[in-house]
Amino acid sequence: MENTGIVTKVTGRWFWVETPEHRSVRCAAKGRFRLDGGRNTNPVVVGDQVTFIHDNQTDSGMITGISARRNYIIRRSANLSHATQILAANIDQAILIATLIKPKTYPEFIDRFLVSAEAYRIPVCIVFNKTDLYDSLLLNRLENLIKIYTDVGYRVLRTSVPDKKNIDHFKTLLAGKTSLIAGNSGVGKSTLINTVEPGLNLKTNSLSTYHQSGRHTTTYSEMFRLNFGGYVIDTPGIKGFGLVGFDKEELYHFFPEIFRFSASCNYYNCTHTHEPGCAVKEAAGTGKISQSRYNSYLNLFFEEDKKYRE
Ligand SMILES: Nc1nc2c(ncn2[C@@H]2O[C@H](COP(=O)(O)OP(=O)(O)OP(=O)(O)O)[C@@H](O)[C@H]2O)c(=O)[nH]1
Ligand SMILES: [Mg+2]
Ligand SMILES: [Zn+2]
Repeated sequence: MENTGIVTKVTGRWFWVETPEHRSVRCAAKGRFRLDGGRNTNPVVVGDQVTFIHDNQTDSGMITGISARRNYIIRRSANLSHATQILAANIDQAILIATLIKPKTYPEFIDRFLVSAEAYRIPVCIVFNKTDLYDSLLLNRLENLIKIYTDVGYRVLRTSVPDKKNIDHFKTLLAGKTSLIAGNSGVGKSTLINTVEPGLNLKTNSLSTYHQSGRHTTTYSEMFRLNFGGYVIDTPGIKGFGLVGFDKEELYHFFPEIFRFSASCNYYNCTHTHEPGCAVKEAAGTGKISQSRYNSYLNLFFEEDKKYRE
C-alpha cells in the first residue's frame, strides 16, 4: 500500500517520514528521485513530501517518490565540490538568527541569506538574539542594522532568552507555519526553539562548554511539530548559503531596494557596479541605499561565477 508523508529527518541512510496521522515511520530510499516533471534527480531532504510503501513486517518503509518542491534553501558546500546541499524544502518562511557577539554574525552573511531566500520568494524574518550580552556600542550597532533591514522591508525582532525578551513574539511568528531556523553555529537556534516548545529538549551548547565554540551542536536538519501549531526546522550552524539557480546579472533582483532604484539607471543592462548614470551607485553614495548592503551586492557580484550555478 502506498502512503504519503513529510520527511522530518535524514540520518545516514534513514529517512524519517511523518504521516498525516502524525506517525513517524523510518524509511529507506533507493538513490535519488526525479521530481514530478523535473529533469534532474534529487536526494530526499527534510520537508519533502514523499510517497512510500509500508512494510508491516519490519514496520519500516521504502520511499518511492518525491513531489515537486515549492521552494528550498541551499547551503553552500563546505568543500569546493559543485554538489549543492539543500537544507530543507517546502517552507513557509525562513527565520535567520543573528548575534552581534558570541558569535558575531557578519552583515554579508545576513545579505547572502536574504538573497537566497528572495530567489525562492521565501519570506524572511531576522531575529537578533542574545541582546542581554550587548554593551552600548553593540546596542548602537543593533539599532543601525535594524534600521537598514526594516527600511528594505524585512521584519526584524530582537530577543534574549535569559531576559525572556520578545519570546512571545517569536512564538507568534512560528505559530501555524513551517519555519526554517537558520544562522551561524552558537547563535541560539536550538535554545530559542526549546524556549517556546520545552518538550522538545533539543541539545544545545551548554554555557559551561561554550569555549568549545566552533563545534556544531546540532548536526543535521530536523523538523518538529509545535503544539501551538506549525512546524519548525532546526538546522546546523551554517557558514554560508549557496547562490544557485540564477545568473549574476539577475543578482540585483534579490536586493529589493537595489531593484527599486535600478529602474532609474541609464543603461537597461546596468550591472550597478561602475556604469555612468547608475541610480543604484548614486543612491549608495548619498546613503539612500545602505553602504553595507551595497558592499554585499558588490562582493556577491564579483564572486566567482561557478558558485552561482549547480
Ligand atoms: N546570553 C545568552 N545566551 C544565549 C541566548 N540564547 C542562547 N544562548 C546560549 O548560546 C549557546 C548556544 O546555543 P545553541 O542553541 O546551542 O546554538 P545553535 O544556534 O543551536 O548552535 P548549533 O546547533 O551549533 O548551530 C548556549 O550556551 C545557549 O545557552 C541568549 O539570548 N542570551
Ligand atoms: Mg543547534
Ligand atoms: Zn545601475
